[in-house]
Amino acid sequence: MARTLYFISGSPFAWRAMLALAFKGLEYTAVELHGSKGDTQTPEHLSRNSRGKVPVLVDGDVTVYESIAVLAYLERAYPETPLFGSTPAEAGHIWQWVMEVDGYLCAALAGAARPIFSQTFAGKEDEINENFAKVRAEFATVESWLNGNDFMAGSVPTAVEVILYPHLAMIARIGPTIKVPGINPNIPDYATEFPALAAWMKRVEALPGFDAAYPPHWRDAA
Ligand SMILES: N[C@@H](CCC(=O)N[C@@H](CS)C(=O)NCC(=O)O)C(=O)O
Repeated sequence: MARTLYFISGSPFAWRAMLALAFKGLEYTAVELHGSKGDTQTPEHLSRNSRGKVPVLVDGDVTVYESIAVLAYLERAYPETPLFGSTPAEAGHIWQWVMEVDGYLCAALAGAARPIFSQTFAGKEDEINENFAKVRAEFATVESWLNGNDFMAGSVPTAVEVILYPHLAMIARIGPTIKVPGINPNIPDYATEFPALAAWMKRVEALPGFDAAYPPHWRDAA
Protein backbone atom coordinates (compact mmCIF):
# COMPACT_ATOMS: atom_id res chain seq x y z
CA MET A 1 0.00 0.00 0.00
CA ALA A 2 1.45 3.38 -1.00
CA ARG A 3 2.10 5.72 1.89
CA THR A 4 3.04 9.38 1.30
CA LEU A 5 3.79 12.19 3.72
CA TYR A 6 3.67 15.75 2.41
CA PHE A 7 5.97 18.03 4.39
CA ILE A 8 7.81 21.35 4.47
CA SER A 9 11.42 21.05 5.60
CA GLY A 10 11.74 22.38 9.15
CA SER A 11 7.99 22.45 9.84
CA PRO A 12 7.79 21.12 13.41
CA PHE A 13 4.25 19.86 12.73
CA ALA A 14 5.33 17.83 9.71
CA TRP A 15 8.38 16.63 11.63
CA ARG A 16 6.03 15.17 14.26
CA ALA A 17 4.33 13.00 11.65
CA MET A 18 7.68 11.92 10.22
CA LEU A 19 9.01 10.96 13.66
CA ALA A 20 5.84 8.97 14.37
CA LEU A 21 6.23 7.06 11.09
CA ALA A 22 9.92 6.51 11.84
CA PHE A 23 9.40 5.31 15.42
CA LYS A 24 6.72 2.90 14.25
CA GLY A 25 9.12 1.63 11.58
CA LEU A 26 6.72 2.45 8.72
CA GLU A 27 8.07 3.03 5.23
CA TYR A 28 6.81 6.08 3.39
CA THR A 29 7.59 8.42 0.55
CA ALA A 30 8.32 11.94 1.77
CA VAL A 31 7.19 14.63 -0.67
CA GLU A 32 8.71 18.02 0.10
CA LEU A 33 6.59 21.11 -0.55
CA HIS A 34 7.85 24.68 -0.51
CA GLY A 35 5.43 27.19 0.95
CA SER A 36 7.42 30.04 -0.62
CA LYS A 37 6.85 28.55 -4.09
CA GLY A 38 3.11 28.20 -3.52
CA ASP A 39 3.21 24.38 -3.38
CA THR A 40 0.78 24.29 -0.46
CA GLN A 41 -1.83 26.37 -2.30
CA THR A 42 -2.14 24.31 -5.48
CA PRO A 43 -5.53 22.74 -6.23
CA GLU A 44 -3.87 19.35 -5.78
CA HIS A 45 -2.64 20.10 -2.27
CA LEU A 46 -5.81 21.97 -1.28
CA SER A 47 -7.76 18.84 -2.22
CA ARG A 48 -5.69 16.97 0.40
CA ASN A 49 -6.02 19.71 3.03
CA SER A 50 -8.28 22.67 2.30
CA ARG A 51 -6.23 24.76 4.76
CA GLY A 52 -3.18 24.32 2.55
CA LYS A 53 -0.95 23.07 5.36
CA VAL A 54 1.37 20.21 6.14
CA PRO A 55 1.63 17.53 7.32
CA VAL A 56 -0.73 15.52 5.17
CA LEU A 57 -0.51 11.75 5.26
CA VAL A 58 -1.94 9.71 2.40
CA ASP A 59 -2.03 6.05 3.37
CA GLY A 60 -3.67 3.99 0.66
CA ASP A 61 -7.15 5.48 0.32
CA VAL A 62 -6.97 7.37 3.65
CA THR A 63 -5.92 11.04 3.76
CA VAL A 64 -5.34 12.66 7.18
CA TYR A 65 -4.01 16.10 8.09
CA GLU A 66 -3.36 17.89 11.42
CA SER A 67 -0.27 16.43 13.06
CA ILE A 68 -1.99 15.06 16.17
CA ALA A 69 -4.73 13.48 14.05
CA VAL A 70 -2.02 11.82 11.95
CA LEU A 71 -0.59 10.30 15.14
CA ALA A 72 -4.04 9.11 16.24
CA TYR A 73 -4.61 7.52 12.83
CA LEU A 74 -1.21 5.78 12.83
CA GLU A 75 -1.80 4.44 16.34
CA ARG A 76 -5.08 2.80 15.35
CA ALA A 77 -3.89 1.59 11.96
CA TYR A 78 -0.51 0.30 13.20
CA PRO A 79 -0.78 -0.49 16.91
CA GLU A 80 2.58 -2.27 17.08
CA THR A 81 5.16 -0.04 18.80
CA PRO A 82 2.49 2.04 20.54
CA LEU A 83 2.97 5.79 20.83
CA PHE A 84 0.14 6.25 23.32
CA GLY A 85 1.10 3.58 25.88
CA SER A 86 -0.43 0.23 26.67
CA THR A 87 -2.65 0.94 29.67
CA PRO A 88 -5.45 3.46 30.27
CA ALA A 89 -3.26 5.35 32.76
CA GLU A 90 -0.36 5.55 30.27
CA ALA A 91 -2.68 6.73 27.49
CA GLY A 92 -4.21 9.37 29.77
CA HIS A 93 -0.86 10.75 30.85
CA ILE A 94 0.61 10.74 27.35
CA TRP A 95 -2.44 12.58 25.97
CA GLN A 96 -2.28 15.00 28.89
CA TRP A 97 1.32 15.95 28.03
CA VAL A 98 0.65 16.02 24.29
CA MET A 99 -2.16 18.52 24.88
CA GLU A 100 -0.08 20.52 27.34
CA VAL A 101 2.75 20.88 24.80
CA ASP A 102 0.30 22.06 22.18
CA GLY A 103 -1.76 24.27 24.48
CA TYR A 104 1.04 26.03 26.37
CA LEU A 105 4.52 25.75 24.83
CA CYS A 106 3.38 25.78 21.19
CA ALA A 107 0.74 28.44 21.81
CA ALA A 108 3.27 30.77 23.47
CA LEU A 109 5.83 30.05 20.77
CA ALA A 110 3.31 30.91 18.06
CA GLY A 111 2.41 34.14 19.89
CA ALA A 112 6.09 35.12 19.96
CA ALA A 113 7.33 33.88 16.61
CA ARG A 114 4.45 34.62 14.21
CA PRO A 115 4.67 38.44 14.42
CA ILE A 116 8.44 38.21 13.95
CA PHE A 117 8.29 35.92 10.92
CA SER A 118 5.47 37.94 9.36
CA GLN A 119 7.30 41.22 10.13
CA THR A 120 4.30 42.56 12.07
CA PHE A 121 6.11 42.95 15.39
CA ALA A 122 6.13 46.77 15.58
CA GLY A 123 4.18 47.86 18.66
CA LYS A 124 3.84 44.25 19.88
CA GLU A 125 7.27 43.98 21.54
CA ASP A 126 5.89 43.60 25.10
CA GLU A 127 3.42 40.93 24.09
CA ILE A 128 6.13 39.05 22.17
CA ASN A 129 8.54 39.22 25.13
CA GLU A 130 5.78 37.95 27.43
CA ASN A 131 5.24 35.00 25.13
CA PHE A 132 8.97 34.26 25.04
CA ALA A 133 8.97 34.34 28.86
CA LYS A 134 6.10 31.82 28.81
CA VAL A 135 8.08 29.59 26.43
CA ARG A 136 11.04 29.76 28.82
CA ALA A 137 8.84 28.77 31.78
CA GLU A 138 7.64 25.73 29.82
CA PHE A 139 11.21 24.37 29.56
CA ALA A 140 11.25 23.81 33.32
CA THR A 141 7.80 22.23 33.21
CA VAL A 142 8.56 19.77 30.43
CA GLU A 143 11.92 18.92 32.00
CA SER A 144 10.10 18.03 35.24
CA TRP A 145 8.03 15.43 33.37
CA LEU A 146 11.19 13.36 32.86
CA ASN A 147 11.34 12.71 36.59
CA GLY A 148 14.57 10.71 36.21
CA ASN A 149 13.26 8.59 33.31
CA ASP A 150 14.90 8.22 29.91
CA PHE A 151 11.76 9.39 28.11
CA MET A 152 8.86 11.60 29.14
CA ALA A 153 6.40 8.83 29.92
CA GLY A 154 8.91 6.24 31.15
CA SER A 155 11.50 3.98 29.58
CA VAL A 156 10.31 4.06 25.96
CA PRO A 157 9.62 6.91 23.52
CA THR A 158 5.99 7.89 23.05
CA ALA A 159 3.90 10.55 21.36
CA VAL A 160 5.28 13.08 23.87
CA GLU A 161 8.74 12.80 22.29
CA VAL A 162 7.19 13.06 18.81
CA ILE A 163 5.17 16.17 19.69
CA LEU A 164 7.74 18.00 21.78
CA TYR A 165 11.15 17.37 20.23
CA PRO A 166 10.66 19.24 16.92
CA HIS A 167 9.60 22.43 18.71
CA LEU A 168 12.55 22.37 21.12
CA ALA A 169 14.93 21.75 18.21
CA MET A 170 13.36 24.60 16.27
CA ILE A 171 13.60 27.03 19.21
CA ALA A 172 17.29 26.16 19.71
CA ARG A 173 18.00 26.72 16.03
CA ILE A 174 15.93 29.82 15.30
CA GLY A 175 16.04 31.59 18.69
CA PRO A 176 19.60 32.93 18.50
CA THR A 177 18.99 34.27 14.97
CA ILE A 178 16.21 36.62 16.14
CA LYS A 179 17.70 40.09 16.27
CA VAL A 180 14.85 42.55 16.59
CA PRO A 181 15.18 45.77 18.62
CA GLY A 182 13.10 45.59 21.81
CA ILE A 183 12.63 41.83 21.59
CA ASN A 184 14.57 39.46 23.83
CA PRO A 185 13.86 35.79 23.06
CA ASN A 186 16.05 34.86 26.05
CA ILE A 187 16.52 31.33 24.71
CA PRO A 188 18.39 29.23 27.26
CA ASP A 189 21.38 27.05 26.59
CA TYR A 190 19.68 23.71 27.19
CA ALA A 191 22.93 21.94 28.12
CA THR A 192 23.72 24.23 31.05
CA GLU A 193 20.26 25.39 32.15
CA PHE A 194 18.18 22.29 31.45
CA PRO A 195 20.68 19.41 31.44
CA ALA A 196 18.07 16.65 31.84
CA LEU A 197 16.17 18.04 28.85
CA ALA A 198 19.40 18.32 26.84
CA ALA A 199 20.25 14.67 27.64
CA TRP A 200 16.70 13.66 26.63
CA MET A 201 17.15 15.44 23.28
CA LYS A 202 20.33 13.42 22.66
CA ARG A 203 18.43 10.20 23.46
CA VAL A 204 15.69 11.14 20.99
CA GLU A 205 18.34 11.96 18.35
CA ALA A 206 19.85 8.48 18.79
CA LEU A 207 16.54 6.67 18.15
CA PRO A 208 16.24 4.55 14.99
CA GLY A 209 14.58 6.54 12.23
CA PHE A 210 15.51 9.94 13.66
CA ASP A 211 18.01 10.74 10.90
CA ALA A 212 15.57 9.97 8.09
CA ALA A 213 13.05 12.42 9.55
CA TYR A 214 15.57 15.24 10.04
CA PRO A 215 14.70 18.41 8.06
CA PRO A 216 16.70 18.17 4.82
CA HIS A 217 17.64 21.84 4.62
CA TRP A 218 18.97 21.79 8.18
CA ARG A 219 21.17 18.85 7.21
CA ASP A 220 22.40 20.67 4.09
CA ALA A 221 23.25 23.75 6.15
CA ALA A 222 25.18 21.77 8.79
N1 LIG B 1 -2.20 22.53 13.53
C1 LIG B 1 -1.49 22.12 12.36
C2 LIG B 1 -0.43 23.15 12.01
C3 LIG B 1 0.21 22.88 10.66
C4 LIG B 1 0.97 24.09 10.14
O1 LIG B 1 0.84 25.23 10.64
N2 LIG B 1 1.80 23.86 9.11
C5 LIG B 1 2.50 24.95 8.47
C6 LIG B 1 4.02 24.67 8.47
S1 LIG B 1 4.70 24.74 10.10
C7 LIG B 1 2.10 25.02 7.01
O2 LIG B 1 1.84 24.01 6.39
N3 LIG B 1 2.03 26.23 6.43
C8 LIG B 1 1.68 26.39 5.05
C9 LIG B 1 2.72 27.10 4.26
O3 LIG B 1 3.76 27.46 4.81
O4 LIG B 1 2.50 27.30 3.05
C10 LIG B 1 -0.89 20.72 12.61
O5 LIG B 1 -0.69 20.38 13.77
O6 LIG B 1 -0.69 19.98 11.64
